Amino acid sequence: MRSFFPAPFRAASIALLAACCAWSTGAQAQKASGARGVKTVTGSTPYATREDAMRFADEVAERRGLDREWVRATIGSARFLPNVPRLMLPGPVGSVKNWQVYRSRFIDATRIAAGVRFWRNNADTLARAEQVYGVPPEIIVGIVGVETIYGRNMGNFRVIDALATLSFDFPQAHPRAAEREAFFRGELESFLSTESRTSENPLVPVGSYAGATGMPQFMPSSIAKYAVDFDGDNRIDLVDNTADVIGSVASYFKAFGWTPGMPAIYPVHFEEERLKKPLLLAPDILPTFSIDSFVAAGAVPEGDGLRHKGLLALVELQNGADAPPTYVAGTRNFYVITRYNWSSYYAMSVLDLGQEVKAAMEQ
Ligand SMILES: [Ca+2]
Repeated sequence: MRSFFPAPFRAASIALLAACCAWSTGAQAQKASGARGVKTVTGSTPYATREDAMRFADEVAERRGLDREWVRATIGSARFLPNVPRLMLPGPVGSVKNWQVYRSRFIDATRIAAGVRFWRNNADTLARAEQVYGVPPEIIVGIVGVETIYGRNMGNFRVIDALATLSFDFPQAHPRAAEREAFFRGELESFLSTESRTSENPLVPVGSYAGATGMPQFMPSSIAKYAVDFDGDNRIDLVDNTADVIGSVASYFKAFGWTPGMPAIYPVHFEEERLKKPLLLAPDILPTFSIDSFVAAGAVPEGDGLRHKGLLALVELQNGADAPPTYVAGTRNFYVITRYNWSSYYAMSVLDLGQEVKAAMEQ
């Protein structure tokens, strides 16, 4: 959630990393030594003696009104994950993305069948979420499917280990290291604040190597801001409770400006003689063009797109070095999907999976 990173950052692709990451398992075994107990774990736990980490612990305790020794003990118990920092580094410059390859990783018969089961098992809750938040079932089904295959693949990294590693050992070679490090420190702070209030053992939660958890892979700050108790049992559970998962995803989309009833994309074709592709691509996925200015620049939406009232973006999806890119006209709702994960390839996968599941439901 609000992750700054393309989808491979998330648990959705954790299987791809498993071969290289023997340190990814066995994290759940830590048990509380008391209601708020923090048990020291074996392995490399450098942060108890790291001056920067303990200073951060003291600052968090002060800002959030938490028990200082509990915060220190929790951060001090975090393990350094030696392979995680390099996963944050950007890919090679000039590498060409491939939408068809990307799509094939997230949309296949197994995931579509799991989506049909998820939709059927939760049809009433999905309908209620649409009533309350205006977000249709196929979007929520698409998100939860792309993120974790409906809870099958939620990640095995201890959240405390992932967030401490990225807070205190973020790779300085990253072009925006300071910004990213600040982001993860904020997530660590949010995580500690939530854990302290819910009285759960902060060493237990597991998730992606960036600290995203549960079926919808929410980051800690997103749990704090957008997660909802959608079944009314007075707790929020994004790991096992599909009602809370569905309500929380819908709540997130509403908060980021989802417009009920607005398509996320329209097919588009070009009128080459007046096509101004650089102009159309300059704002990237930010909807910038009225329908008149879009058409004037040579991009013509199809279907209902010509009657679209809001702004549009020309979305380009590369298909490797040898095939032409795919283009669609993206609306404000397409942009909202990218607020969940900042990638147009991700957003297209969510849309396509949702549509595939919807089509399979109607067969
Ligand atoms: Ca609940």
